[in-house]
Amino acid sequence: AACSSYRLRDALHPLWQSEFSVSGGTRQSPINIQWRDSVYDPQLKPLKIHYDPDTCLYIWNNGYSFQVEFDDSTDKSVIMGGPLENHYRLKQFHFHWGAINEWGSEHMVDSKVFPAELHLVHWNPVKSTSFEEAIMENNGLVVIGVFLKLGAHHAGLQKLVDALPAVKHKDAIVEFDVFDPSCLVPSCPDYWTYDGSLTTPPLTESVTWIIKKTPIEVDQNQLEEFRMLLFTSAGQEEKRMVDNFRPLQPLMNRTVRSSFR
Ligand code: SG7
Ligand code: ZN
Repeated sequence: AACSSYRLRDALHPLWQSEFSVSGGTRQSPINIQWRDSVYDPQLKPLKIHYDPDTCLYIWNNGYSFQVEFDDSTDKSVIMGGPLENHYRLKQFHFHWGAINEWGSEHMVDSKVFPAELHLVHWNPVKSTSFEEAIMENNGLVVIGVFLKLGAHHAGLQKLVDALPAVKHKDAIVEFDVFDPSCLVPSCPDYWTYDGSLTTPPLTESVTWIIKKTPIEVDQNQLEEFRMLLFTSAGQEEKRMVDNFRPLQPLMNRTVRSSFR
């Protein structure tokens, strides 16, 4: 099953057809997390999330995903603890999803794929003076990954979903004030962490990944609203924004650590 779903994803993914000429790295993302191969690390602390809803600025369709951007000029929205040596500032969050519920997430757990995955992207203001600089730094970025599974309606997500028609086309951008994305992070503290990369160009190997064990539940209508977005600009032939995930990358010589037994 693991093998066939991998090939299915590769074959289906239009954005990554030239993928294999790109990298050659040793710590690329996403990966399949094998639960039994992950190593419990009692040193890992609970992850602390402090987001200020007032730092939320706008939502835009960047032609790959929809993304919610934050004011990162101060330490108002930060994470700390977990595997981290210092605090990291929230820059943006975005999602990856499939055309249907059978796939869509970038990471997998024991070869299980979810219909979507949330990425909250943070940068290290101690090492770098800007997000752009942090992209090129070792340990410059931390991305929290949260799986979305089909289930109950998610009230917090609905505020976002209601804004999506306004950013249907590529490059559309609208104000989006006062939103606390911690409502999208499950309360269960358990996570896996590993050293990886961005999953889109420039694919830099600057990311500490923190993947939450517990998914959040969203309903079918909410996923359908994601799938109404377009890769294309106004006036172009419409192409639905779906399957915007990168295929799995080899684990190579890496250990995935878990915060839980
Ligand atoms: C999406 O994923 C965008 C990118 C992001 C990339 O393409 O959200 O953000 C932009 C264009 O500002 O790239 C540097 C960066 O955050 C990769 O992010 S991910 O590895 O978390 N999937
Ligand atoms: Zn992402």
